[in-house]
Amino acid sequence: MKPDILLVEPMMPLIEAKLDDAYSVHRLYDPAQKQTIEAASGSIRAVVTGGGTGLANDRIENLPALGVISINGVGTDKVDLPFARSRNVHVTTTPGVLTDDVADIGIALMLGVLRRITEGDRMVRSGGWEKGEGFPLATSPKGKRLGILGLGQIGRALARRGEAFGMSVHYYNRSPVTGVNWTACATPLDLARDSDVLAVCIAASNATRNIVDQPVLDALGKSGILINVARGTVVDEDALIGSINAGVIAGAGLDVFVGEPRIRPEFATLPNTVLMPHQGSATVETRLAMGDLVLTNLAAYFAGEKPPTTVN
Ligand code: 8YV
Repeated sequence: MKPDILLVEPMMPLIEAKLDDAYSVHRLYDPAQKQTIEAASGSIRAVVTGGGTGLANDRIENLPALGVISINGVGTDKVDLPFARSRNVHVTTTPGVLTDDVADIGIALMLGVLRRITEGDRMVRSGGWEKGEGFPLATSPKGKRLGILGLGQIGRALARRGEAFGMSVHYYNRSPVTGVNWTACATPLDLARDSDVLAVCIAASNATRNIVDQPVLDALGKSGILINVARGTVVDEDALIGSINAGVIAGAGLDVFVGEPRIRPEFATLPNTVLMPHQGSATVETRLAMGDLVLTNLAAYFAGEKPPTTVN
């Protein structure tokens, strides 16, 4: 008999087909399956979920046979790792395979803001160009300072891309970093002072909640822009919205938000801001690679082996 697993959110059809081949998949996102899921909860041995979605502790408690939570992503902020460990539940992620695409989104957001891409798009579509409406000069990344907040794999990939655009790279990392020749800053505040573009790549946790706060935004200054490809919770959104509206910073490019997808309505009217619906890893190529890594972790677990990218 195929083992029962719970799929919290949809994956690519090809990946779901592979899951269906190997497992009896209960789909939490399908309202029609609510009752069958309740009936199967005693035998569900694995959960597959998204990084931004995770799995609540009460759900973990209601799955007595659970042995592995396989996150289709790298963020572990929505899974209580100590709680999972206390119940002998493995938590796995998909490191490495999404690094380049997330860094690309960071660059796309940066250029989108600096070069006013969405404003230009709106002006062309609305006929403003034909009517001779003026378009303001943009800002070049060349020669500017790129500050990387969180120099993990994604931060490094973004730093390398920044260098290719002629930017100098500064970074802040919570633990010391060796083997890079970018300029280290002692605090997030120092980094913001030394940045024209501050790119947030730091993992979300209690320790990094609101790490980008009002003093950091004040230090970034009126020509600075903020890029966030990490999690909404690492930025104080009240401070960010207030700072953009008041011209404390020049603008922002954001892929992630607190409470997404129900984000604060103020974002919709923010000037000089490019918003994306959490698409950092969302390419066909990367989602296939992530899905395959989820499958590899599950296969290892069900073969009685340690899943290769377990984090706890
Ligand atoms: C995904 C993510 O969008 O890696 C993460 O932690 O948030 C993203 O890559 C998400 O996991 C897919 O559901």
